Amino acid sequence: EAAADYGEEVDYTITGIDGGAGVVQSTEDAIEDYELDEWNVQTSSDAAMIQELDNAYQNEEPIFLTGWTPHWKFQEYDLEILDDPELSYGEAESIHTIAREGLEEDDSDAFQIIDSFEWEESDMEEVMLEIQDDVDEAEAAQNWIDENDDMVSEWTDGVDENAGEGETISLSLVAWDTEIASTNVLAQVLESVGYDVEMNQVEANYVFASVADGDADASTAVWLPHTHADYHEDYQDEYEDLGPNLEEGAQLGLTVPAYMDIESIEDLQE
Ligand code: PBE
Repeated sequence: EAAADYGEEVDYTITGIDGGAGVVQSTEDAIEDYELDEWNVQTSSDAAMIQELDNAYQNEEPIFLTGWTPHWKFQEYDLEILDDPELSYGEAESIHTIAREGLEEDDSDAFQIIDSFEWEESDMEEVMLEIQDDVDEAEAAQNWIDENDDMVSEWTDGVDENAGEGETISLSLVAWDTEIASTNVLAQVLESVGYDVEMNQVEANYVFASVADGDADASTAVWLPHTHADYHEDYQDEYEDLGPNLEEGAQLGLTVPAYMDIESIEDLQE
């Protein structure tokens, strides 16, 4: 089957997530960059996209996804990220933590933990997979913490076990599986030293706006340099960029099941 036939089979539709996601914006850019005039992105949510993937996969039908790594879908399904010679999806990304201005002065212990939080792709995948296997989010985070004592005790080094004294720390996130995993781990660590943690699931724009306004204390959900470049440019003067919590392994791309006979976004040009 010719790659170009896939267009008709999927109604020239790419199955996307929420409209605020960088990967949806990048997909719209790809449609322009590769002149795929007939194509469009259908927005929904991470969970809904996965449901559509599962349906297509069971029947070996073609499907195009707004994909990214790390994500457990690459463990559960045999998927490929298509080549992107125009770099519509950018290159390698890092995931950064941001904190509101003044957090360091107001609460140096919470700040230390939030600033120190950093892990690797395989760690994030482990937590995501467990959540996907129906383990409660907080429990999956705690299981990872229990197995990674050494790493976690570096983040809390010198912090008293009751440091939080019941103070509330609020973390903003979008309901993307990657960010559900990282936010829950950070929340469990903060709670282990006496903080109350509020996790607020919001729209992408508000992750940035809430930390910029000081409505939230921090977020672990900032993908740079490409994915969230626009949001970051708008708000970066109003929050602190604490650098990567995941340095390597993050990448966006147009994603398909490996049973499809296609390698590059260019193959969609008719
Ligand atoms: N994601 C997950 C987000 C960043 C984290 C890749 C879906 C996005 O595209 O904005």
